[in-house]
Amino acid sequence: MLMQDGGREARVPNVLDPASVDAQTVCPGYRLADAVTESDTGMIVYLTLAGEACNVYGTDIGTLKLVVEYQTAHRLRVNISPAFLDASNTTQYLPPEDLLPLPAGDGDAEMARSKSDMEFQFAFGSGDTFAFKVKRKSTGDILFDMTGAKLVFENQFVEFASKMPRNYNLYGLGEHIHSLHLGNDYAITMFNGDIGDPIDANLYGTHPFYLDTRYYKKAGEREMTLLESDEHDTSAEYVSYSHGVYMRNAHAQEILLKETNITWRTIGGSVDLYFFDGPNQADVTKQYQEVIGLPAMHQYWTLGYHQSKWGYGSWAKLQEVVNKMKENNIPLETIWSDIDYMQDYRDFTLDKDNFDAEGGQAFLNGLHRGGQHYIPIIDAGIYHPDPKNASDIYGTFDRGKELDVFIKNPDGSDFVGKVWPGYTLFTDFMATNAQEFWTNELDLLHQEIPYDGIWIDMNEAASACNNSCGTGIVTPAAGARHVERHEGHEEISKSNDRNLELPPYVINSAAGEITDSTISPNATHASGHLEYDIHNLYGHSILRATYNALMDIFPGKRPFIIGRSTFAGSGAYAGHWGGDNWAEWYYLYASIPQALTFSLFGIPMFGVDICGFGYNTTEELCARWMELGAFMPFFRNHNTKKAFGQEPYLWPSVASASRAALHTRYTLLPYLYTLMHSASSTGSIVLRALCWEFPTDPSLASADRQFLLGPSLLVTPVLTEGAITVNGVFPGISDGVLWYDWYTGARMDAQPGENKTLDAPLEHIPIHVRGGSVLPLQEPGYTTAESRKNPFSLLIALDKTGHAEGSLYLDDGESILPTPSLEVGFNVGNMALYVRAEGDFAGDANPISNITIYGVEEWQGRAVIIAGDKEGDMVSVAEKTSFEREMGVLRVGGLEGYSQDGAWSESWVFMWK
Ligand code: MIG
Repeated sequence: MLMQDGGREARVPNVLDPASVDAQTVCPGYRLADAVTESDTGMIVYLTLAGEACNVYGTDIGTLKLVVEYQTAHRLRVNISPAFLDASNTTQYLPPEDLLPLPAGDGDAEMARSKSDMEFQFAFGSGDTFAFKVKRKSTGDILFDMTGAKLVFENQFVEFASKMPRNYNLYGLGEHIHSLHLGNDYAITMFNGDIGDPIDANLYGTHPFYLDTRYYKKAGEREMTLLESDEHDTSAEYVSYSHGVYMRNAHAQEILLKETNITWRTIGGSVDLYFFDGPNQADVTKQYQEVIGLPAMHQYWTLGYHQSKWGYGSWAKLQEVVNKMKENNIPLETIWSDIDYMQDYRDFTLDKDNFDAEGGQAFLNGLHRGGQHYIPIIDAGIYHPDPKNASDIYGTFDRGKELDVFIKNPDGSDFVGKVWPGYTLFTDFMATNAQEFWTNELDLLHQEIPYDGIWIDMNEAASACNNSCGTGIVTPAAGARHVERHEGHEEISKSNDRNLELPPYVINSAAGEITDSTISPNATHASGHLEYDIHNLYGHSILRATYNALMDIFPGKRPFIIGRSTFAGSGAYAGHWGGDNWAEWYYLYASIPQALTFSLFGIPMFGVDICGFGYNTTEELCARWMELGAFMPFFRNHNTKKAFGQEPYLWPSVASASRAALHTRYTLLPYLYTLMHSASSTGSIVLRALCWEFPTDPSLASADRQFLLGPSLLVTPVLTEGAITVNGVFPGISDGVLWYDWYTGARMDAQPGENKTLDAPLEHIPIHVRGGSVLPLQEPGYTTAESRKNPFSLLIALDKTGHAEGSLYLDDGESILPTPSLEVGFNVGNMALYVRAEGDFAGDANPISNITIYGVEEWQGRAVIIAGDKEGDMVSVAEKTSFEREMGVLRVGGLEGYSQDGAWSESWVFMWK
């Protein structure tokens, strides 16, 4: 069966073609070629083909080098690459180290511990051909086992597989729209493309990483058995162990999840696996981020509400939206410009009629005076002027040519694609002068319109034609060969005998072949890399360059970038939005697994287009979406030009739902900022799946209609049309965890595993606070800057023993770290709260206005603050309190007077009796 695509016959993807050859049946596998060379930290051995080459989807590599490295106490690396690498083939097998730094171990000294002490044990399989296993010492479980599957290593196809237990629990492997739990009948394709959020298909980014969680049923003191079914009972006791696997390979790739096996296939590069031993999700994620890098710390204001729309066609329109948000008292932090602001869609230009620089400066001055912000879009494609039109002048193009920064065809001519402005070139971020070029262009734009952050779009990179379609039209044809090439696929370009345009193994890309809708695989980078080998890194490279540019343009300030195409590690430079979703209820749900998956990928600054990008939204959907979006770190409403506006003030119910949700979000800003800081400094995550926070409950393994914001807040959004109630579970109840309604303080009365029905009228999103938490809060203002001038407050939710704890991180909200900061610890026990502040940040000297305690059993009418360490400062604040016996809520107000120098200027104690 052949599919038609643009007049050309597209091939059937291998995973959809029952007739495709299974490499496992025809390939010989490998065997050890010599004796293993062991060292303290690992081993090296050469592998050789175990039989006649199969050349099934490329040319078999005869000799491979296997390197096993115990890199840290918790990380094992298994690298298999061709034994003979030289200048002619290194770029094809190894990813560019400059873009994807090679993770180093923590040094031989540290590794003096013996390999046999490691939680991971590497072993060879026992079959006829080479295979390896990774065993977890503490459970005796084999976590990765190639036995029975052959290694296939060709120049255009690599395949390996591991056995898996039944009903395994995998998470990650993106980017895709899919449930959180990956299931065992699913083929995942990773090839960055500009495709409007299809379900279960490749999307904008590539993250070759999975988290594998295994549950065990405890039986007696020491015994436990692996759970291989999804049956579990609430009376049994379980534990779980999680590990992670990262494949450092940037090629187009597919992962086939089958019933008891996972198969990994790439169309090039090497096997470079990193195993992280956990043993829980939080550990795995931290260990993974030691390899890919911690996420960037964003400015405080970026946590405010963002409004965008493709089609805000003038400064006047932007001003109107800003005004209407204000008139309707819906907090607006940042207004965005889509490609409308550019002259003829050319990057770094301004539409002379509707977005003139002077008008822009007036608009931005006013905006900034109000403490608000502005972010414009930048596309990856750089317009190529028409050489036949002498008046078609574009400075960015001229400067880029001068600095020689554009991606080229194999013969040295410019690679010319097509995007919004017409024929376009693409900046080659591997070129020596690319950073200089990019920084300068962003700087020039900033001089004209002082923006506050950058939105990077189309960085897969998207191109609307195949091949270098403008070659010979906008640029002189370098030779007949090229003129021929851009007309079709007849001539196949070859490199090292590779078929770059039609690799023999056909991935199942939603965009078609790998030549479709993007830069051609044979396009050549200054570093010698072919696009074929680093396509999935293009988005990452532009995000990094943009980050570096903003570091220069805003000296000392944290760059804010939201990017569409990402790779493992992009979180160090940018946040991400989920791309072109649709205004449908399914995508409201999908935003939860999308966001949770990006937690695992080290990109906490994530959100989707609230109310939906494509199609017209509805009042009800938009209200529900504003409510849910308020609990994700990146909170932006955006939609397409063709659809109706969906600003929250357009419908009364959406306006009031938004006001309510925004009120909660802004109240929580100190908590959210603290979480973001912890993510960027320690690799902890912000949005959390229930199964990650409650790892001993296998019934939560697939839960993705609820989530936690940090450790303390459980969000149970309505995800279905017409519903005014929503079902949710309350995890941890069997272990004594208490949950309180965020709004009232009422304690949730639920049984372990019970699916509770909660009231959720249209303007209400159920939020519950976990007992044992102290949440730092602040009275909301219209902007985050105003909020930061308001008094703080604390919400204490007691656990069943009357304890609680929490923390607060504060700094100036904008300077690159390290910068003066304040860390406040909160500890509650025996009806006393101990506040301990440490640090050198003196700003935010706001008082504390009130303390609310959920879960108070009884109260005899006394509440005192002991300021500083002086007992003499004991003051009774009992007059300003109220106690609701039924709810168990104690509210103590009017505390401003006791903290005039700032709530955190000294340590203090608060007691109630
Ligand atoms: O071809 O700039 O995902 O957010 O509004 C579409 C216009 C290009 C895709 C982005 C979307 C943006 C749109 N862009």
